[in-house]
Amino acid sequence: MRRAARFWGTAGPALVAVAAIGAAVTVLPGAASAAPVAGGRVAYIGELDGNAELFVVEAAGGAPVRLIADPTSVEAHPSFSPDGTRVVFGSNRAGTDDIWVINLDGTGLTRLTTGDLPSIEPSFSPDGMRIVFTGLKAGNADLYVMDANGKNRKQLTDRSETEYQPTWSPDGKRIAFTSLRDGNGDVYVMDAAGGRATRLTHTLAFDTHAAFSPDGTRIAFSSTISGDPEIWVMGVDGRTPRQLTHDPGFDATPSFSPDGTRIVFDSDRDGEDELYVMTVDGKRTSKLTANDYGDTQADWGVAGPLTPAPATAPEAAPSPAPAVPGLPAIPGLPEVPGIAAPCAPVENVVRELLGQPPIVC
Ligand SMILES: [Ca+2]
Ligand SMILES: [Ca+2]
Ligand SMILES: [Ca+2]
Ligand SMILES: [Ca+2]
Repeated sequence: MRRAARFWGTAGPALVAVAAIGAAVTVLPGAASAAPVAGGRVAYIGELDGNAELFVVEAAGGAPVRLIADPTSVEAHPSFSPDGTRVVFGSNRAGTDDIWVINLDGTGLTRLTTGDLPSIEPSFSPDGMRIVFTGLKAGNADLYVMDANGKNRKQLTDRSETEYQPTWSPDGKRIAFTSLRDGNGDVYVMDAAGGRATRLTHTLAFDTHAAFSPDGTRIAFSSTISGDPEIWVMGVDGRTPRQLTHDPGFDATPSFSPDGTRIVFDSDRDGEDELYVMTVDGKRTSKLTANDYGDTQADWGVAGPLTPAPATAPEAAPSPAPAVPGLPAIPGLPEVPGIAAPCAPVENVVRELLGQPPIVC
């Protein structure tokens, strides 16, 4: 069914109206809370109707757009392409855990993996040429990389422990990830080609959800260092960790804004999982989503054109035009994998470590 859809609500200079597109995208009422001020768009997973779906919303606030509306499938872990025109994500809509990609205008839905290796948590490389992701071979999570078209898959880690939540550094040279190899969740970084990894966190707590700042100098992460899950930030060498959130809620899945001034994350501090945006010093926080269903796994990308260039054109180098005047354009795109997909084995590993009951599929 063709339906007219107005994208991105009614606020901000990045507004684009798209009429009569082919995909069944759905626009929902926006958050009623004060809008955060920052450019770009946020992709996330919303559990409208009790079912995980892929949404995108202007970071400045407005009406969320549902890019995937499939009650039979679980969508998870969205990650923007560097030019902001596409979102790669995990979905079991074909019956197996696979990596999919879709254009922001709702067209071009494409399956990138073929089901031979359950694949979750994709993240675009900063040049848009590759995708790093978590593969589950016989239930053991390791990191893999493939070309952006799904070809040339290569395994980056091969350990019996859980390696997951990979994300690229803005210069494309390193990959940060979470591993349980030292007995509890910690953030590690390794060369993008694989090889020896350096441990960045050294706590008995669960340290997870690494996300590089756009300038590559800091890593935001979630940690239970202080008790319950909070958002922290540290240098890329693991030094000077600093707690940004102080709330009894479950605060997780940070992602920097493209201009590096803010961090989006999810929290159940108000009872329901919602997305929040805070300044990078943690001093000011506002709500990005406000509804009666769970919103998690945010990734903050630049506001690119809704319709990508033809496939024959090379992926454009990141050259974001900030949606808010005065915010400097920055190279690269911070990308962060979200909380593991519901029903994925990794999610229950995480929940066990956090003392939470497992999700039963
Ligand atoms: Ca779904
Ligand atoms: Ca492993
Ligand atoms: Ca730890
Ligand atoms: Ca908390």
